Amino acid sequence: MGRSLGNIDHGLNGETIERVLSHFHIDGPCRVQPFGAGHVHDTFRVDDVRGTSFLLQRVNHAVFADVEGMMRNIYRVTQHLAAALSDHPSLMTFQLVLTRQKRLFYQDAAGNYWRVFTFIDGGVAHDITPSAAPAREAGRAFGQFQALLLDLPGEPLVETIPKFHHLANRLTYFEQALAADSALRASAVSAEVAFVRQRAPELLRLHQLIDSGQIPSRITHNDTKLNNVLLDPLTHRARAVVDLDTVMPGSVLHDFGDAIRTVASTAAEDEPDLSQVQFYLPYYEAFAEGYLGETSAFLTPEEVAYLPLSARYMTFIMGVRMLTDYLAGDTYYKTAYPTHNLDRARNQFWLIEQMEQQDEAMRKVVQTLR
Ligand code: GN1
Ligand code: MG
Repeated sequence: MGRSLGNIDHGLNGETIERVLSHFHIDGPCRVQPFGAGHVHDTFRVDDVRGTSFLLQRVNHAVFADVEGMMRNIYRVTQHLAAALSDHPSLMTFQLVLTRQKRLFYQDAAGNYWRVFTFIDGGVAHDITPSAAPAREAGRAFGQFQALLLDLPGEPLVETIPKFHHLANRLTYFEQALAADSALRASAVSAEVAFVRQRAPELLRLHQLIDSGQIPSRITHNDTKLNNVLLDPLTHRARAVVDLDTVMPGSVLHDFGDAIRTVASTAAEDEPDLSQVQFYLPYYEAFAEGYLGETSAFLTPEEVAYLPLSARYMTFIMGVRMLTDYLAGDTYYKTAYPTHNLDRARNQFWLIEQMEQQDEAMRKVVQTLR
């Protein structure tokens, strides 16, 4: 087989991948290349003899302990979306490619889980917002995603990662990692620790509203980074929402806030030069406009009222997680250099300070659009 495997690490080689692919409905020989910018799984683009492309992933089952539950969620959601989008030719969803035994994933002898998706060609994933139109389209895409899943039939989705966006829990892990100081890094982050402790009380109040059910639980995406929407490179129209690993019950505030932290930032989440990192209100406004256009018919007044604060809330959760991982010695996110997680956390906290300064303007935007 002619393969170009690039810098595949973690003991993966062409032979392993060839064996894995033989369990799926894909005809070799295939071309396989590392793909994407995910922090958690190992991802490859596979092109078969006919030129059909697929996405192959080795799932990180340390992060996703219930792989069966996650895969059932993804299967149900993609089937539902595919039916709902069948009369929207420009919008699509990826679908699962089943194994030859009609299973949703393949487990190899070493216990690794592998899965294959159809590949959505011709869409671009932006890490940084290039202009207002993609920001508006991302809002529309994630809003529509939530709207289309309001009537998903059947039992509730599995909570793939329990307490994923649960701030109280994230703060407990943070304090534990700080106290353990297993990587001997705590003394270098006292300013960041003070930031976390100072901001926590206000944001925990929003956490209480979500946790108590005063803000309703719906089906949400839970990883609404800008690069999880594929856009048409010419028209900027949204083509598909991708990365459904964490689709599960959650608050719409998780999705709105997590999107804003990337959509309205002028730099990548790991940009170490903070002079490049600005919270840019026009992109926030464009996203909110696209989002509310799809969701204002079903959102409660309380959900709408907390949209502006949700941006700070989710940016805080991400910063706390990144700082926790730095303190624990980089065991969760993939890192490229020793202070990578610290740079990520500092970037998120800097963004929060700017959102605080623009809080009034952020509220006005939503009041005008609602
Ligand atoms: C992780 O692997 P990726 O890039 O899809 C993380 C998200 C974070 C994100 C930060 C399961 O997502 O919660 O926002 O990194 N996913 C998980 O870039 O932890
Ligand atoms: Mg993800």
